[in-house]
Amino acid sequence: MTNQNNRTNYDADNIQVLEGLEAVRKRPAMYIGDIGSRGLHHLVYEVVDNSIDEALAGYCTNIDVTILAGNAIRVVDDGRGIPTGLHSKENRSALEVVMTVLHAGGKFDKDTYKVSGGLHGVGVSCVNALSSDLKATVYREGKIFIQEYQIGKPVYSVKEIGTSDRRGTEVEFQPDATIFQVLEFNFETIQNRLRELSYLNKGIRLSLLDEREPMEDETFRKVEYYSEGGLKEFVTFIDGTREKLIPHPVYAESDKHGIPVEIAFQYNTGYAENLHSYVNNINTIEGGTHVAGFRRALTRTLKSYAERMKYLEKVKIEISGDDFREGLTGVISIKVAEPQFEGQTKTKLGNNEVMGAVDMTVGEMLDNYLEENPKEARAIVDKVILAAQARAAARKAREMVQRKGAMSGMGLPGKLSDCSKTDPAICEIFLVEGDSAGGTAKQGRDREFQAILPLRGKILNVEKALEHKIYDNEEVRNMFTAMGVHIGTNEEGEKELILTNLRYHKIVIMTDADVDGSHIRTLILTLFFRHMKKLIENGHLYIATPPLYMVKKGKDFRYCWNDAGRDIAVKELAKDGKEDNVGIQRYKGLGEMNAEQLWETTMDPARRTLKRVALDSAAEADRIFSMLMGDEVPPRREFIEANAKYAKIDV
Ligand code: 0RA
Repeated sequence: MTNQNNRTNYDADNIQVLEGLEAVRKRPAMYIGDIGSRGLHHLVYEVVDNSIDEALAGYCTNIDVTILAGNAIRVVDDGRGIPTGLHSKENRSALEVVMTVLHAGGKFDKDTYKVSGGLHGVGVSCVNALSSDLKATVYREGKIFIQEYQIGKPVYSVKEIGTSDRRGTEVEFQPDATIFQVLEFNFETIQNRLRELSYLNKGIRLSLLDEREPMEDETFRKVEYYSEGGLKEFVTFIDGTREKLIPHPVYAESDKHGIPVEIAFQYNTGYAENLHSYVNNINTIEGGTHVAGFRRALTRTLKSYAERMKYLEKVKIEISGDDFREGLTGVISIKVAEPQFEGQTKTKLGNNEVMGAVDMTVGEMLDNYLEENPKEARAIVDKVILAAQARAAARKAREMVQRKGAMSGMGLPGKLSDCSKTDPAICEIFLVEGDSAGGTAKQGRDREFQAILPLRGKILNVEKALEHKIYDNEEVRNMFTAMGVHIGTNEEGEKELILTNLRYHKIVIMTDADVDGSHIRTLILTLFFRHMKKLIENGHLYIATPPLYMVKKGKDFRYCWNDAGRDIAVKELAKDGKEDNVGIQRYKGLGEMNAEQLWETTMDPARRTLKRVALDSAAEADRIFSMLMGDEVPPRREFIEANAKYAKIDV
């Protein structure tokens, strides 16, 4: 559990001092990404990351997170406790320096380098700057020390307030309401991150308690995560509802190159590649050198094994890298002292030295595995050969789509009612369930910048379909051509979604607010997640939120989006107290609204609410989609029942 970066015994003087916190309050988004829900949750991760570091250094095993009443957060760990002694250069307590000086966490000090750290790696002082109130409590050397802060400024000097045999650090903070647009924490969002962290850092116990509101049985909602097996268990968890091709994940762990590498992968009988990668606990959604090292070793090792065993002699078509990863679910996690993040979202690892470390680890491990497990090895090779055959068929189907597109004039589907403007940055496309709602939307829209594509009937379940079937499907083809995206090949010869001709920067899924509607929405989301993930990652995908009710009295009326809103509207409209004069219309489908109503509630940018589809955790989304769209019914029912109360499926 100790890492090579932790050679020095850390003391108060090691903590370097760089710049002030005003900058953070002035430009919060520069430090935490944004000031919406994502940035708000980032605060929690930042504090937890500090405790994870302490755990990775080998001094902490328990981390407890509590969402407190009023949406404050408390994080408690049982590490050594942040040093409280005098920081000689700064002439104040080290605790105060850590909490009030940007980058003072020790991160910029090479000898005491921090392995973990959020995407922005900003440190706990940032959280302090963005909190109206924060309290740090340190249990250390038999004593208890505290200090409180307001908008990052100490209210008093660090003081000793008693004795205790406990050890550790406790940070409690209230995010600043004048900074954040969203102040409510989402249990599942934090839960998913803690679960992920427990798999990525085996042996640490993490818990989450929600003290905001008791559940029906009067207890507080609580989850606890602990993983003994690390990534092996992570892969099994993600792939839980898929049919396995081999009984257990293939697993490797190494540290011989000075870079801790942990890898697990499983093959299932499906077609998707689900490779999740992490660097210092950060999800590298754009991949990078660690992923490249893995792919290279996987292809090389499997190929040479198959050739050695003469399994490929009768196979006519060429096998490509993609074929080795069909039906593969895997997680790669590495830790590197000075990660270089590149790419559009700064989530692509650039460090070259990592490639060889991962390649060697995977190569050696897989060689052994194949020699020791000939039955499994054969099953994998057979699957690769099938994948190569299917890929040839899929490529034909893809080329067909592109040719068909090219032949029909502009290439746009006949069912598309396009907008008149052509600047993608201001244009929107609504994917609307059903021809009749499509008609209403067409009348209700602003035709200058809003396009409508009606989708007929049930969308293909891409989770269960072979790839070429996907391109055979007319609705799917229409979506690709209307949006102006296609699947091409990148420099590395891999499939990639090409967005250069994207015609709309907002793609809005608009379905009925009933069970069928949410099913169709899930099918469309699955298609995007599996085949157009970049559109989600780049923030182009949205969900429309049509109202559930119209409450009406005489000429006076209100639209309502939930039951609570409906009840309030009824009270307001029944000023005389006679609530049964008041009429309630429950909109079961978009078709029940006329064009004007649809415009003013759901489509008008000035009045509508669009939910942007975001990927908090690709691994969790992967698991949920395979479960929701797969064959097994019980886990799906369980999920729907468990989530019914918490209302929404957040992906
Ligand atoms: C610097 C030095 C030492 C511990 C920590 C920081 C530390 C920071 C956090 C933040 C959350 N939990 C934490 N636990 C520990 C170690 C000093 C020593 O005892 O040698």
